[in-house]
Amino acid sequence: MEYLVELTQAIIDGHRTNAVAGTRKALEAGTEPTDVLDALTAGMEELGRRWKANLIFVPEVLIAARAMKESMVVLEPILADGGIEPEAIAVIGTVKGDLHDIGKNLVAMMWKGANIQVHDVGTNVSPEDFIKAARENNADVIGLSALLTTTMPAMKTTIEAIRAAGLKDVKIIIGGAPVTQAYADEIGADSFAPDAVTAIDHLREAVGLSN
Ligand code: B1M
Repeated sequence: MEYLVELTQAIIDGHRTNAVAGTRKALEAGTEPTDVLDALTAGMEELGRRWKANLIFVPEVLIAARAMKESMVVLEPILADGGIEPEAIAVIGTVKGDLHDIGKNLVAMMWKGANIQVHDVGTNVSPEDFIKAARENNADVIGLSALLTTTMPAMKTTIEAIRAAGLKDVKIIIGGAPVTQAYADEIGADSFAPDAVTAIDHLREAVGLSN
C-alpha cells in the first residue's frame, strides 16, 4: 500500500505533519493498526541502519523520533483497544544528581518506537524512585542515564539498591556520554548502550527478544 510506504518515508524524513496525517489516513482507510505500527517502525529501523553507517547524526534521529512519538499518540490508544501488547516494559531515568535529559529522552523515544512500553521517571531520580517505578509497572528493564563523571557513581548505588530490593530479574541498561562498557562491567549493569539507536538492540537482547 502506497500510503504505508509514504508513512515510513515521513518517519525517515522526520516530517511530523506528514507522519501524523499518514497515520490517521492509514487508520481511516481501515489498515490494521499493527500494519501501521510496522510502517512506522520500518522508518525507525531504516534510521538505525543509516545511523550505524554514519550517514545521519543526532539531529536527524531526534527529529525522526519526534515524528514517531507524535504518530504514536494517534496509534497507541487504538493498539491498546485492540489488545496489542508491548514487547517489553521499561523504566528509564537520569540518575540522582544529574539533570541532563536530552539523550535519555531520545532513548525513551527510540524504545517507544520499537513497541516497548516506556515509563520515563525524569531526571535526578533516586534509587528508591527507580525501584518504585519498576515495581509499579512490572518492568523488564531499567534504563539509567548519566552525563556527568560525578554522577556515574549514582549508577552503581542505584544498581546495588535495585538488586538489594530483590529485583534480580530486571535487566539494567546504562548509557550516557562518559559511560563505557568497562564501567558497566565494573558496576554490574547487564548492558551498556553507547547511543539511542543501538539502545533498542541492547534492550531486545537483554530481555531475550530477537533482533
Ligand atoms: Co551539561 N555538561 N552541565 N548541561 N552539558 C556536559 C555533559 C559537559 C560534558 C559539558 C562540558 O564541560 N564540556 C559537562 C560534563 C563534564 C563531565 O562530567 N565530564 C557538563 C557539566 C559540567 C554540567 C554542569 C555541572 C555545569 C555547571 O553547572 N557547572 C551542569 C550540571 C547540572 C546537573 O546535571 N546537575 C550542567 C548543566 C547542563 C544544562 C542544564 C545547561 C544542559 C542540560 C539540558 C538538558 O539536558 N535538559 C547541559 C547540556 C545541554 C550539556 C551538553 C552541552 C550537551 C548534552 C546533550 O544533551 N547531548 C554537554 C556537552 C556535550 O555533550 N557536548 C554537557 C546530546 C545528547 C543527545 O547526547 O546525552 O550523550 P547524550 O546522549 C546520547 C548517548 O550518551 C546515549 O544516547 C544518546 C543519543 O545517542 N545515552 C544513552 C544517553 N543516555 C543513555 C541511556 C541509555 C543508553 C544510551 O540507556 C538507558
